[in-house]
Amino acid sequence: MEASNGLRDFEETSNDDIKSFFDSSPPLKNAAEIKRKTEEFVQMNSDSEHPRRIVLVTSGGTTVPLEQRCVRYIDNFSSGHRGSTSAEYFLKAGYAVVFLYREGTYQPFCTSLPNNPLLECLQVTDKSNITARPPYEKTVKEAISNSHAATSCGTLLKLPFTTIFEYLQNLQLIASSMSSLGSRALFYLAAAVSDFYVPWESMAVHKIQSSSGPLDMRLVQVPKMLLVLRRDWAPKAFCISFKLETDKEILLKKARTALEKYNMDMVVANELLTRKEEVIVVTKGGNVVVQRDRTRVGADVEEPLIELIVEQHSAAISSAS
Ligand code: 9Z3
Repeated sequence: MEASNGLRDFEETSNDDIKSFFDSSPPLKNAAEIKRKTEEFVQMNSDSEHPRRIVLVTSGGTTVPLEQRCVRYIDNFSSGHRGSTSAEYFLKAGYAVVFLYREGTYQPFCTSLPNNPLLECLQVTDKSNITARPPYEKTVKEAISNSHAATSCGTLLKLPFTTIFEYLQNLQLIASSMSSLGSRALFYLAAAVSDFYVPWESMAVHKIQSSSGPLDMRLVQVPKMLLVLRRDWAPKAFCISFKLETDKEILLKKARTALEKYNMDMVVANELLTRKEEVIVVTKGGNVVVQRDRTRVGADVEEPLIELIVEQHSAAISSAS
């Protein structure tokens, strides 16, 4: 959700706006548990002689509830494909990954499974055993073993969100748990975050009644959390945000403005229709076009993208030390 002319995008967000957003949000149900899990995860991946770099990958879209006892909500198209595929490449590159994902969207190592994997990929044999059915044997085996390996060896922590309130509270909690990591931390913010929302206190409590006539509702701007993320929560981390547009003409201009305004290390600019083919990485040193290798079947744009990011993150760590 974004203003069509994009002008309000870069309006100032004050500390009061941020405070009032968090103060008025319905509290996260399991905040203490999320904090404990993230701190343990950070600790575990920092203990050894060669501590791992840790990346927070956000993935999928946030919802905007219209009622407190929510029956209806505004949603976002994001499938979570970018985030989950990227998480896989970060794991392969040796990073520990906190995967903050929208409930029900793609998961790392499962992007090539069909929609209903349980029913489509499995079968019950004559002896009542459950096995993978052709042609999914290899895909299922890899999905299960890679995913279990990453979670059981403690390099993948998955945390779900649904609403804009849950997403931003999780982001703050996770960022504060990662604050001790300095330049070893990477933020890769691929989630599609609502620009507008209905503040909790002005939201209808019960289901909005159609008998009341046409719906007249005021959405207000979500405070720009990238500002506080960079300034207060993660000043030394390597921060990458995404810019999505449907109008190619304004994409790069807005990505560069975001880079400067929020002091990001990179902004990954993508256009809705070509997002799986190409992205443009906007940095202070210039723009880099990253494309998937079209000569290789199944090649994705995330592979060269994460390669470039790991390289730049390494350079940033070296110059910080
Ligand atoms: C992206 O631009 C992601 O690349 C996509 C990935 C959401 C397009 P899919 O999940 O798609 O693979 O289907 N994410 C960020 C989008 C966003 O909300 N950006 C905000 C903006 O453009 C800044 S936080 O203003």
